[in-house]
Amino acid sequence: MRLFIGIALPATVRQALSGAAKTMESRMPGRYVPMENYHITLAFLGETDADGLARARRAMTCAAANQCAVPLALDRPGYFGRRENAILYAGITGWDALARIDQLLRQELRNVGLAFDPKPFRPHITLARHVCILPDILNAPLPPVCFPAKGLTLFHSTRIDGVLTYLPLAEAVFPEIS
Ligand code: 2AM
Repeated sequence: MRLFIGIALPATVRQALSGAAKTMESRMPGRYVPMENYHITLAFLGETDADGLARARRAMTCAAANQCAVPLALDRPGYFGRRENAILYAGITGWDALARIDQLLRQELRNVGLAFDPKPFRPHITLARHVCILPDILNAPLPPVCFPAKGLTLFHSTRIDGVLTYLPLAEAVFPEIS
């Protein structure tokens, strides 16, 4: 099964983003991500068997231990790739602590012998693919929504009735230590 570890987003954040994405879609058509699938990816594991799933859960639990919730906020839209055929994303502010957790997570994944996509962590929420970016969109801030990353979620990327779905399989909550 295809797995990745990331941050699940509260419904309020997904709704605010979906509203902003609809406005952008009217000017920049493309393959927009349904709001149920919005998330922040930390580590993409790819095809993994049942043993790998158990190891991923162990790594997640170790990385989440001794962490506090990370306060995040939506920033501006941005894009990856070529402007004419881009991945449109929502930027995030306040992610320094999340980057440190991602480093820990990747180390724990190495410790349990699990491979993952080695691309550096670039915190973002993918909104759409195959978009031709209009430059003025990049200057328009997203809704000023703040939210805490409260833990790590292991997602199963699968198709249900043909629909791409990211099913949460397990969660490792950051204990609120002071
Ligand atoms: P994203 O986080 O930029 O949207 C499931 O495929 C999720 O894992 C997608 O949301 C995707 O990108 C993220 N991901 C990260 N690295 C990936 C890779 N090498 N292949 C596929 N998806 C990847």
